[in-house]
Amino acid sequence: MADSQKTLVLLKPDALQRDLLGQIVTRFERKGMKIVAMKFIRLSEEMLSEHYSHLADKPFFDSLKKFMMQTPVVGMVLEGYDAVNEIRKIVGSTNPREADAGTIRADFSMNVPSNLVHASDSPEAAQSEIERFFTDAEVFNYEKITDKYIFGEGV
Ligand code: IDP
Ligand code: MG
Repeated sequence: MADSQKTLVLLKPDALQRDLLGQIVTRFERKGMKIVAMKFIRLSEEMLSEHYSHLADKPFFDSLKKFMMQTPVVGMVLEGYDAVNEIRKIVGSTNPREADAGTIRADFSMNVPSNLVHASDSPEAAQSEIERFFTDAEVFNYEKITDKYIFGEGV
């Protein structure tokens, strides 16, 4: 897995409420992305103010934070080639009605803020978001017997 990359995903309260956790995780698994961390997180207002600081001046900022605190979210760290871009591609555009068919947001949702998934939008964001939500000890390095087929090394 040389040159692989890690990215952060949050499964939002609408994914939990609508029983879509499994179907969403399956989409990442079937791509071959390796789940290297996964846990429930009860987001605080402070965490969300940091996480969504680029939206602080938007009129929907407070309601977005309330939405994200309705239930715990599922945090995941995924690893694979070009993981940041590939996961954003699988997740789809922010507005589910502008997202391409076949993406998670297009296939399962219709409006913001309830677009089911957060995914880091750059390698720099991925690193700081992973550090925001996970300790080093919660992110695991491990080998799978399918690695050589998925990552194409030494097949
Ligand atoms: P992203 O999640 O695709 O990276 P961002 O612009 O970072 O999109 O916005 C973060 C989240 O804020 C979105 O995923 C969505 O849940 C919510 N959001 C974005 N735009 C709006 C809006 O116009 N109204 C309400 N919520 C919004
Ligand atoms: Mg974003």
